[in-house]
Amino acid sequence: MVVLSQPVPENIAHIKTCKPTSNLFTGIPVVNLSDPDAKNLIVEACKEFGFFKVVNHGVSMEFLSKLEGEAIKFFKLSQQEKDKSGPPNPFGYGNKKIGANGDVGWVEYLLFCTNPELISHNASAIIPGISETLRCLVNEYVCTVRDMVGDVLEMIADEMGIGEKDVLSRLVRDEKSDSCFRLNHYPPCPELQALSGRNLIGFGEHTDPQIISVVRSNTTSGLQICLRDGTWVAVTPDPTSFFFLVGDSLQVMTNGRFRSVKHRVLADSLKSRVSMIYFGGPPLSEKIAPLSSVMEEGEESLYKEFTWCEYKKSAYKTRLGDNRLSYFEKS
Ligand code: GA4
Repeated sequence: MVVLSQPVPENIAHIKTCKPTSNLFTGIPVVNLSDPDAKNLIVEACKEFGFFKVVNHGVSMEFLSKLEGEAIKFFKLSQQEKDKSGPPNPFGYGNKKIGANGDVGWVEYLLFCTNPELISHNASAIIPGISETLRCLVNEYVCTVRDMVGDVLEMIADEMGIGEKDVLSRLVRDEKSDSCFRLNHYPPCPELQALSGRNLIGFGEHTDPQIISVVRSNTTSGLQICLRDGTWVAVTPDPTSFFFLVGDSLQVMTNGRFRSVKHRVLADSLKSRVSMIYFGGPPLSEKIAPLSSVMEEGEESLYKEFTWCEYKKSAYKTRLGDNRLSYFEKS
């Protein structure tokens, strides 16, 4: 008997798919921030994977659930209501379209500008149609996670023997630090079954342009990272933990010692995934170059000189999956 494959449903026809992978990432470095070994573990993880999981961070589950609950409340509004908070240019509500250059995914999201000087004036996270409660929770969350990122960057500087302990952390703690925050909602996609075993892309493969990003999600899986050998592996979700990802800027500042990790999110057919991500970037005028203290004698920079503003401008002209750093690599 000939089995005819079903036609791909129209609502997902324009979204990319990928081959399923059964590889579960069992080697994820788990860092307990109060462990004396933490610094070493973090640096090794940044070199090998550009990725690690932080536990025992002191952020209460109650607070995390509150923010997640407010996010769900927003995503449950009618499409017409949610559209009043968009389009994301670049901040606001977005549905399926990612960035401005034709990328799409099975995702809807809220993208907030969370620069510290805006947060301190309570002006951050102002998106039309967003509840006061959500705005305040986002501000509080970003301040908390930013502090944790600052501590982690100080541990990295210490472990790498960088004299000035705050050389990295000051970039995210600075009043002018250019950071953003996104709430992603990956709705369940029952039509996925029609894809004859292929997976639907929620958020396509990419690296983050900033210094470091922190992901926290509910219990629905979907996040995958790409290992050095090009294999994609699935990360087991853990709503009680934070997942740290090295961004392009930190790869440059360590002259390639750290890897900015390629990652993506797949859609689930039955469960919705809600994630929150803080992206810690430097001030716009900051020069992004290898730190002299990490370079060995005679070592040359792998990259041309650029500021975060130049990198960001260039990045926003690219497609999601492009290798954005390649334009800044020395030939
Ligand atoms: C990837 C990391 C962050 O989510 C983000 C994304 C941004 C966007 O969604 O507007 C970009 C993407 C991200 C990199 C390339 C450009 C810009 C979409 C896109 C195609 C907010 C960021 O800073 O860069």
